[in-house]
Amino acid sequence: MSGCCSAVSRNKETDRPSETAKAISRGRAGDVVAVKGGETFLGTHEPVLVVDGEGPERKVTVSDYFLEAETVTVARFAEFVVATGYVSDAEKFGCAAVFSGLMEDKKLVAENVAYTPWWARVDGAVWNMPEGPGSSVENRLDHPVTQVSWNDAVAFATWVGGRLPTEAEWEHAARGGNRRQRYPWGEAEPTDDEIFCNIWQGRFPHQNTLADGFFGTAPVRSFEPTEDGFYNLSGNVWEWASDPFRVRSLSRQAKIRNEQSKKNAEKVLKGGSFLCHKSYCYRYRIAARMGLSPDSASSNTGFRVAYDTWPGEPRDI
Ligand SMILES: [Cu+2]
Repeated sequence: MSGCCSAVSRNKETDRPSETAKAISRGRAGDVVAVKGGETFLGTHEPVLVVDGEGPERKVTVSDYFLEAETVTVARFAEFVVATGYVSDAEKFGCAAVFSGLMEDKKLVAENVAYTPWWARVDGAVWNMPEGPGSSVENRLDHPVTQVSWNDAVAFATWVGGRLPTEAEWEHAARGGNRRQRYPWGEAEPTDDEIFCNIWQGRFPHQNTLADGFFGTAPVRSFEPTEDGFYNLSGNVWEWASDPFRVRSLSRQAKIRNEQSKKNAEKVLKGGSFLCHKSYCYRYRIAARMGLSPDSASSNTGFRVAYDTWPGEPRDI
């Protein structure tokens, strides 16, 4: 498997207590889109990255659900932390993965992650200092929160009365139903002239031409939303889904990947990130996916919240 635009799973034993956010108060839901369920599918018959388990296409049925229009912002995660005193996994570990291109102070690089030298394990990288001590989210309050693990995402979602979407729900929303399209906007491949999402432009990982205007994350409402009103399902940050990461394939490599995932209790991530590029990590397609252990955090990973029932009046969608 070629390297991915994601840091590797932590794969590290810890004695973290199973702690969830205390229900001191209930957070407010974000703007949601009502999604009609029904018979749909996930995956593709034309997988690009077989070992990732993009195929085969599977028929599934989803119930009606509600999904937030955008990923959870830094500002909302800050409210959560203030209200509940929640301590994130990255804070407990004392480190997280940072894309080294985002770091100003290269001395902070504690250790490069094997095989993916553009990732650095950075001491003190947490949701409000995503690139480590000295970095800040002051000017990124409307950007997606990053450096959040699956556990952190579940804790936040629970606090607002929601949950993480399943992979099928995420794909169903991204396809605008059961359309067999490659991207949330249709079939068009993004180019430097036609930009639909926040991915890498130029040659990865050394040159980013910034044609989309962003080197790292972009505000959650950047770019045109889908017809249904979803922002940035592709690109910007990877989004945690609720499902365990499984690879259904008879290829030897895929079986090895599946066993590794089981061992790490990996969870699915969808959508790709600002680091994806067609030449290198072609994972901003709807069917693309990735698995990471539930305590992994990195500077290109966030989430959005789903609900079974209408979580209240929408604000201004
Ligand atoms: Cu990628």
